[in-house]
Amino acid sequence: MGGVEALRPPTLDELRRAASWLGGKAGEAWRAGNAALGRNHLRIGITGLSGAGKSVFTTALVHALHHGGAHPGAMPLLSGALGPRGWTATVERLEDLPPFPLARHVEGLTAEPPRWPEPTRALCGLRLRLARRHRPGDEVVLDIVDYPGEWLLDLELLQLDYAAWSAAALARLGAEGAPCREAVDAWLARARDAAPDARAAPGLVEAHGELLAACAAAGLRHLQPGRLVVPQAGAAEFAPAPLPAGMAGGALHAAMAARYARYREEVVEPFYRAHFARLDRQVVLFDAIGALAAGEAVFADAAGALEAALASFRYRRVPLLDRLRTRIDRVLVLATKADHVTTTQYLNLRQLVAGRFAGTRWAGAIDEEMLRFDVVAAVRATQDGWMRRDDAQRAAICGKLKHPGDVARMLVPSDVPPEPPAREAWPAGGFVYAEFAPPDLSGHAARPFPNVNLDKALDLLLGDWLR
Ligand SMILES: Nc1nc2c(ncn2[C@@H]2O[C@H](COP(=O)(O)OP(=O)(O)OP(=O)(O)O)[C@@H](O)[C@H]2O)c(=O)[nH]1
Ligand SMILES: [Mg+2]
Repeated sequence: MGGVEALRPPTLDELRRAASWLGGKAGEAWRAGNAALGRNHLRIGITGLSGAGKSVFTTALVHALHHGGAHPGAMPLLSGALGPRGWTATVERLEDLPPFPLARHVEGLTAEPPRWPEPTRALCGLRLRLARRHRPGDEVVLDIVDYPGEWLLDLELLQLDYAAWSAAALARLGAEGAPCREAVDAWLARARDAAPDARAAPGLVEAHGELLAACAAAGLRHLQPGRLVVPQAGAAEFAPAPLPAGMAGGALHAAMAARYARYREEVVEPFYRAHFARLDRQVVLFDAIGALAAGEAVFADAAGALEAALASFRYRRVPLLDRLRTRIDRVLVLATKADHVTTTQYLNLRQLVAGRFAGTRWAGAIDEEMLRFDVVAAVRATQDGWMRRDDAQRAAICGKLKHPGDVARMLVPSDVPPEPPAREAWPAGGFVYAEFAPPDLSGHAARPFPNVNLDKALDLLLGDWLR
């Protein structure tokens, strides 16, 4: 593989590092060089499992780039890049994708009362054209693609044969403490009764889709096939369902294995070729707080899903995936909704997510330069405060609850553990976090939303291009 590696084109990060000897003018020269090569163009993927915060993050990020120039205080780390000598942004349509509904989301968030975006289930995107003020021709084009993390998880299927995938998928669904175990047993019993008739496959797959929906509603996230969880037109027709090893050799098992092969070839691979393989950078959003609140089994499952998603970026070490080689040179993993905890907990939250990944068998396979972790609240819905509790002053947060709507509360959320607690250390009452309604953003139609670390996230993602 070494020879092939040597021939691959340099990544954007490598080009940037190579240009650093140009000194103070490096950024400009680097961009000019890239533009001459037609490389002033970056495609950025924003993904995360359902509810991770993709729509809110994408909206807030684009809105901040769009309006940050007039309000440099709102994005302090990037006040130079967005200020009078910095960039202006224009939003355009992306030709090859349905449009990201930016205007609708901004309208909802800035309405009175404000609304979070409605759940989205499809691939969409937009183009941001950044032009340097007073420097005609110095331009960067950002294509931003928002896609379901559930589809990213399907990349795992390309590394496993049907039997190995079935065993892993069924082990997760039936893991100790996992919700829906009875439903899983019922589904397996139905599959065993149906054997050996291959004609039972479509009905079983449909029932498996219903089972996955119940598991998703109970909080599980590492669910496959991803297109049964977040549908893609035409994919359910040959999606597979996992079967136990004991059924191998029968006609039903063979029919499912054939569906599995077709699903990989006709759904998973084309998606990666058409979208994933064209990404230069990737943001992975992870609702670690929501997963902690849902309990030990759900947290373990969600963290496993994140690990599987990140494993798709270590493409250089996976010969099987080599034909799907991507050019992603930077992956930014963000724990979202940081405003659900007090500022005192941000360090722990970052460590929880970064540490969970550092402990995996993939960790050594990803270049440190490539992978970055942080915490973010794209829209800050709470304020910091103090509360007296158990005869002590405790850091607290204040905001309007999401359920029941419109009730303002001051509360002390659970401390965030710096690493996943061992089973016996998991708190008896669990981790308790509230969800919040958006704050009043009626004055923010043309100014960045209040946030936590959005400027830092943008800097980690694009600082080399923007400075
Ligand atoms: N307080 C707070 N809540 C947030 C933030 N971002 C997301 N949320 C909450 O998370 C929910 C889901 O956010 P979305 O941005 O819709 O998540 P998504 O990943 O696009 O979800 P799907 O479209 O369903 O896949 C929102 O309705 C909010 O309740 C944030 O920055 N702060
Ligand atoms: Mg969405």
